[in-house]
Amino acid sequence: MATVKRTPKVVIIGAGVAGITTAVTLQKAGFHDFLVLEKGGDVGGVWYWNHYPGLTCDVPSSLYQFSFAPNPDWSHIFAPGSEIQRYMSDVADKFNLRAHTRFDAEVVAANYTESGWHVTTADGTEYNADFVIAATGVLHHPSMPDIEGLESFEGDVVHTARWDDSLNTRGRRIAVIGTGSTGVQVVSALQREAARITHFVRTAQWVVWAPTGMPQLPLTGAVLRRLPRVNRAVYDTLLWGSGFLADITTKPTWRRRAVQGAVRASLRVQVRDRELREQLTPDYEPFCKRQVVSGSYYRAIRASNAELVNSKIERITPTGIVTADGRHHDVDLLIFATGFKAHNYMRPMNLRGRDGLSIDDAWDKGPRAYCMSAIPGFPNFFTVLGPNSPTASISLQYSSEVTARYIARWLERFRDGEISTVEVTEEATTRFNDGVADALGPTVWNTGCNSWYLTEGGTVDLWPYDRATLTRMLSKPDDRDYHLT
Ligand code: N01
Repeated sequence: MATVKRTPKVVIIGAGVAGITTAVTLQKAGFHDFLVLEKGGDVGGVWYWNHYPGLTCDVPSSLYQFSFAPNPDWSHIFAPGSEIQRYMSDVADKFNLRAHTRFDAEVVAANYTESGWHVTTADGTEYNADFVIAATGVLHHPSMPDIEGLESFEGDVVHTARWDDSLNTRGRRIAVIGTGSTGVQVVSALQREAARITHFVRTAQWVVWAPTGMPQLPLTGAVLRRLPRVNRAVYDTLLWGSGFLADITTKPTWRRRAVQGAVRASLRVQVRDRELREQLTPDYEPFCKRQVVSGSYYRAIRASNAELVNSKIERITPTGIVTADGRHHDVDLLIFATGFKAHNYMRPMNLRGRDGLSIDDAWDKGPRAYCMSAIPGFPNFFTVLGPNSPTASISLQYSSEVTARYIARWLERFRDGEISTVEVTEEATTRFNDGVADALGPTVWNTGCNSWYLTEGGTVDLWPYDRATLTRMLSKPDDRDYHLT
C-alpha cells in the first residue's frame, strides 16, 4: 500500500543568518509550510539589532553571503553594517520570506507534547508545529556589566548592540568600555569627531590589519553580475581560501606561528610609541580570542584626542569614571562595547522537550548538542548555529546551509511517512562532545585567554574541525544516532 505523504509544519525561530538560510533551504527542498517567528521588527538578526557607528563586517563581503543569493555589488571590500542589513532584507524579499514571517514575535515558550510542538509568543499567540528549528543566534543578548555608580551617571549611556540613533556623538567626551571587535570599530569611528575619546581596555586585544575601509574596485559589481559563473568561482575560491583560518586556529603548526608573528610585527610597525605599544600588547597568543580586524584602530588610538586606559574601572560617578589609579575621567557619553551572553542560545525561552524536560536542566552543565543541531530529550527539535558552531573559523552562511540541509533530510522522511519523531540519543551526543573536547585541545582558542568562546564551565564552545569534516558529518543523518518512531 502506498504511504500517505504528510506536509511537515515547521516553526523557525529567528530571521537572522541562520533563520534566513533555513527558510530558503526548506523552500528549495520543497517544504513550504513553515513560519518564521522573529523577535525584531525586520530580518537580519545581528545586522538588524546592531547599528552602532563604525559597524562594518570584518569578513570580506564577497564571502559573507549566502551561496543561494550571490551579490557582487558591494560598496566596500568589507561592507558597512547597513549594506549587509539591506542585503539580508533583499534576500528575504527575493525568496518571499516575509509572507512566512511574523515580526515583533518573540518566542517565550516552546513545549513538546504527544501532539507535537506548541510555540507561544510574547503576545500570547500559540502556534503548533511538527518541527521546531531554533535559529536564535549566538550574539544576541547584550552583556551589561554591573559597575558601581552606573545609575548615578548624568550623561548618556548606551550599549553598542542597542544603539540609539538619536545620540549626538560629535564634540563630546566619550568613554568606550570594551575592546573586542565592536569596541575597536566604535573607537575608530568616533575618534575624529569626539572632543575626547577614552578607551577603557581591561584586556588588550591583538588587532589584525586589513583594508577595512577600502572601496570595492569600480566596475567589479557590474562585471561579475554579467558573469555569474565567474562570480560563483570567486565565491568558491574565497570559501576555499577561508580554510586557512580553520587551519591556523585548529592546528598548532608553523603556519599558525608565522601568522601570529605577522600580527605581532604589525603592532610594532604601526605603533612606534613604546608606552602605548606596551598597553596594546596582549599577554596571550594572537587568535586566542575572536580576532579583531581593523585598518584604522591603531591610527585612532594614537590621535591626540584619544587615550587608552588599562587601569581597572573602580566606579562610575555622575560625571565620569574613576579608575584604580585614582584618576577621574570626565565623560559625557558612556558606551558599553562589552559584548554578549554568547551561550544563552534560545534562552530565556521556556523550552521544554519530552516529559517536560527544560532546556535549563538539559544544559545544567553548559550547552551541548549533537553535531551543533540536535539535543537529547528534544524530539523534532533542531538548532542551526547551535552549540559548537564554527563562529570562529568557517563561514556562518556555509555552516547554516549545511545544517539546514541536514535537517531537511529528516523532514523528507517525515513527509514520506518513514518517521514521526526523531530524537538524538544521549550516547551519540556524548560521543560527539567527547570528540569535540579532544579536538579542541590543540586549538589556539585553548591557549590561555579569556573570551566569549568560553562557557561558564571553561570549555571552548566552538567547532574544532575543518570545513570538509563539517560537510561530511552533516552530509547524511545516521539512524544509529537517533531514536526514531
Ligand atoms: O564583544 P567581546 P564584542 N569592564 O565579547 C570587555 C562579533 N562582531 O561586541 O577581554 C571592562 O569580544 C571585555 O574585556 P575582557 C565578533 O564575533 C563582529 O566586541 O573580557 N571591560 C572585552 O574587551 C566579536 O567577537 C563584527 O577583559 C569589560 C569587551 O568588553 C563578537 O561580535 C563586529 C567588562 C567585550 O568584547 C563580540 O564582539 C563586531 C567590564 N566589566 C562584533 N565586561 C563584524 O564586523 C566586558 N568587558 C563581523
